[in-house]
Amino acid sequence: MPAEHNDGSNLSIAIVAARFNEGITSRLLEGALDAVKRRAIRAHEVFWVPGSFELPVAAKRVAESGRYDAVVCLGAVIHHETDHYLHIATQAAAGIQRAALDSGVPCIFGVLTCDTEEQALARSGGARGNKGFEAVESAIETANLLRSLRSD
Ligand code: INI
Repeated sequence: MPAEHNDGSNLSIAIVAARFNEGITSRLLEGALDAVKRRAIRAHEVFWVPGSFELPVAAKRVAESGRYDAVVCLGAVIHHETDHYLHIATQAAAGIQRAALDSGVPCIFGVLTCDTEEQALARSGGARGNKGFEAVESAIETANLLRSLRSD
């Protein structure tokens, strides 16, 4: 019988978190770990990278290890004076999607892309919820779907 879409009890997930803007990404990680606990994820492991730009290459390697049903990528890209942030956000999004499509393992985009730190705080355990928690829920639902569609 297929698992309930939010049941993590038969899943193993990796979380790859970016250290840049760690004040925010540690809150995303807290949210993610809360979801791991509440959804009874069977096993999880946390990996760190320097910034969101490095999330795709780490996600791809972790996904291709064959050890995880999904990879949750956490980062916070915040607009500063130049358009530097835009390159990082765009490449992180495209690279994480590519890691998922190349590996066949769901790689979830738990990266905040905000104009201000206030917006990021609101979305990492503030008034707008926690993107880290939501990212783990997306990982569970997608991993369970892919498992139910497996032909072997
Ligand atoms: N990395 C982030 O995760 N968020 C940012 O807002 C950010 N900005 O704005 O510079 C950022 N930069 C670092 C980047 O991800 C790489 O670690 C760095 O460029 C080395 O490749």
